[in-house]
Amino acid sequence: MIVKKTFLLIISIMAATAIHADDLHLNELGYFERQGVNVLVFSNSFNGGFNDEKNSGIEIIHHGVRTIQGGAVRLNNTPEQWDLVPKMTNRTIDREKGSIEVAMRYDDYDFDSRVVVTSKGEAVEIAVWLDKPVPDAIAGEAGFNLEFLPSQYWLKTFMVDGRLGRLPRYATSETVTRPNQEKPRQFKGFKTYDDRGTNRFIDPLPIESGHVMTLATDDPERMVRISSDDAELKLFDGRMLAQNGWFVLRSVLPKGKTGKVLTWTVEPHAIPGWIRKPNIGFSQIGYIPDQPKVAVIELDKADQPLGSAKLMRIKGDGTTEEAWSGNIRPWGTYFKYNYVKFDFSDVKQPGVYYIQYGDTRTNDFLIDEHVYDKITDATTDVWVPIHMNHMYVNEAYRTWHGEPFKEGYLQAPPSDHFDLHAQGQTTDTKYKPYELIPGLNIGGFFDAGDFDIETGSNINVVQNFIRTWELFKPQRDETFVSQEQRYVDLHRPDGVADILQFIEHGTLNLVAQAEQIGHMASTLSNSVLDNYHHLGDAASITDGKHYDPNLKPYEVSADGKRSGTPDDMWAFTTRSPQLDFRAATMFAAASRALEGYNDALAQRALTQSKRLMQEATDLMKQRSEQGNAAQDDSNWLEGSGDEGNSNNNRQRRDRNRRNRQQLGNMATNLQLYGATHEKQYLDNFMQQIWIALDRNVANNMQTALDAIPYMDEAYRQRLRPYVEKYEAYIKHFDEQNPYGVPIGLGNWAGGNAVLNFGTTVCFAHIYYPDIVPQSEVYRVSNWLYGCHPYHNYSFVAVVGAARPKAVFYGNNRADFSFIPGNVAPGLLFRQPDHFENYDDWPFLWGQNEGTIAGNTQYIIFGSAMKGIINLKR
Ligand SMILES: [Ca+2]
Ligand SMILES: [Ca+2]
Ligand SMILES: [Ca+2]
Repeated sequence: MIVKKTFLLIISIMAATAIHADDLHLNELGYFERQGVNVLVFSNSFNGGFNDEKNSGIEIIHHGVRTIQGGAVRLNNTPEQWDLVPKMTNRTIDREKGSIEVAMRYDDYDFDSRVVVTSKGEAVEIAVWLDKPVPDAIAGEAGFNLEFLPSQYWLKTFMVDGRLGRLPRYATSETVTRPNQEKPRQFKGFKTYDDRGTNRFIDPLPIESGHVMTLATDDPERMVRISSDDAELKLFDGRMLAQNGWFVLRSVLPKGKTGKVLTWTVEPHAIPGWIRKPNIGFSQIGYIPDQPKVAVIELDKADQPLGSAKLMRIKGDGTTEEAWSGNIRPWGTYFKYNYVKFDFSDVKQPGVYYIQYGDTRTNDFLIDEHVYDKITDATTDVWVPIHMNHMYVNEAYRTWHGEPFKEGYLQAPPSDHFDLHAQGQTTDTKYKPYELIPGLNIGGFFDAGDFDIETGSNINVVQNFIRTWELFKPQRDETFVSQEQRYVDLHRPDGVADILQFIEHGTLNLVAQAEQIGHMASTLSNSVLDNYHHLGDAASITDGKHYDPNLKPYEVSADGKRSGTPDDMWAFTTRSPQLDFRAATMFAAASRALEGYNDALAQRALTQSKRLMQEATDLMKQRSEQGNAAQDDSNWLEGSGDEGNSNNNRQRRDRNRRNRQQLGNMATNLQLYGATHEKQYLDNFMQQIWIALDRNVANNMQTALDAIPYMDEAYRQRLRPYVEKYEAYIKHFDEQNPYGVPIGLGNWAGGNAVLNFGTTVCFAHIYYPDIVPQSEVYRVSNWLYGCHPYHNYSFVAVVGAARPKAVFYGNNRADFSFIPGNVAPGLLFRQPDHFENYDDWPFLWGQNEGTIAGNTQYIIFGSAMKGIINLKR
């Protein structure tokens, strides 16, 4: 266990070196540390793609919470997500001097700088060095910035050169406007703002400025003192420009100077003797009486584990009694914390309970037969219908959104894009750039926290609904859906199973793409960045009027139908035969699922399935003969979501593509057999599955299990030894981490991988209960509902949980709210040793965004869990 060794190493180094106990010292993992304070210097660096992710540069983890980040030379007072970020070109750790030096560069301006961070007792000195003066184009704009998390600093007091103030709960400071030509370039030349024809951008003015600033003088956990003799410190509120902005402390770099041009001293206060409170992980929905019940307790490495813990019962009259007392079992160190476990499986009596560990008492939870009964209801009844595009969605007194994109979609011109798409040199359609493609504004689901239709994801979504329908036949009807009225009403039954209406809604858009375009679009998305980051009613993203370039911007035609505002959405239509092939597979399954409910749509889906299947096969053959089959990696590969950094995305896509080229036809063949019952597909599948399983049991078990309903006893028997191997794979996670599930360390947290794992474990148990016992299926539900690092809140905004997360990155994130039924990606890993899931700050997509593909996968997982538990009952 590598992490455990690292921990021992740190201890021995600390013992060997004579450092003052209260001083910040450079530890073995390459950051400055004292109890309660970690100062990270580019352990996480900026990257392209989504640019400023509020996850990079100099970061401070203050009493366990990453409250400060973004320390770097930046070109704006309050950088936004698509403002340029510096590229780190070098990072050197000098252990003798106790310093970390980082070189950074802005290619766009041929501008290099170095930042040197050195420990000075309980503080760090941050110095900026220049070998050449700041280029004229950005002189007066380039400065050193450090950003403070608003939700941890708002309402706190501060002091500047002896003057007092309080940091504002809401952005209400002041701004000026300046000519656009003075604004440093944004990512790829896109613009985050609509200047309403003024040719001027908004620039925030500082809240305060001075030479000595102490933030959060009233909160010892957050107090930080920053001083500079040679530069003026200015405090800005980044929320003036963007709801996801942070408080920014900044000093502009002097013009015409080289050498050490700026020096700050930053001293984060550490509470003497502070030890992080234990995080007691348990399932917030509770437990059924028979299931294993093990709390995982996350402890500060300076904390001394207790010998035992108690389970307390809250009785019907409100009094409490001890239900169980048991020993604490050590697990060991995992990254920065120490873990112990408390097993109270012996408690089976239904009731209301809480865990008492020393002074720490958890909130209460249920032990009851019915705790899993409602785990998918919020997702199917609320989250999914709210994400239905091209519909008006109402819930009781509330409108979630009006009917979006009434003007339809224009043919995208050859172009780059801010959401990782691109339109190639040709449109591959009969439409001219900017021409209206009729009939696309129907059906489909919003991608995630944004409002585009990712075709690959939407194909997955329809497949997930079909799978749910065919496996579990849920008749639940809580949603009124009228395609004729383009109206959805939550909690109003209309006599049709909701899941059929969801299959129909997804199919309507995808069939329209195939019919109108001739093949699948990679995406239907925003044409301008200034409405891509839209927060609010989806119906107001565009003006609902057709764009007419003959009108002036913001001008409306006399009949009110056209406008000169170029806000219409675009269809990105570069042809991908692989995507068409996936769509064809899905259409075949959809036509079967819709038969008897919407026969006309079923027939259209079947027609498109046959046509696309033939054309895609021919096209792939033709392209592979031309030897450029590998060129196409556009958007046909689904992932855990479209977000994340572009390098990770690209690597993931390359990896996925290789996997699919080797094995991918296997799952497709199975789907095709399921949809058509043509034997050739089954034969193909059988030729591939055993080779795939021999190569990698973990990655291919789900597909192997998916085949079981179509297979004979011989197949089941032949699969047995692989399921035994898979059970060993499940068990090996007990050694990997204290939570016993696969934990992802990527730029988008690992929620989807955990869900996929949980789903496979469920099906392995359903088909092979003697090999994979029921006790295994709770690993992922425990994790999702609260047994995980950082905090113990449920990652699912779910019915039945005592303490679900309070904020998610939904399209209502500006309200610090959630859409019920959402599933968060979960624990975001920050190098080198920090897991994080903010529950007071929704704006980091890698932790808090739910995707339509991920949340429909959750419906399958939740349905499988309910099926397993109900079967037993
Ligand atoms: Ca998207
Ligand atoms: Ca219904
Ligand atoms: Ca428009």
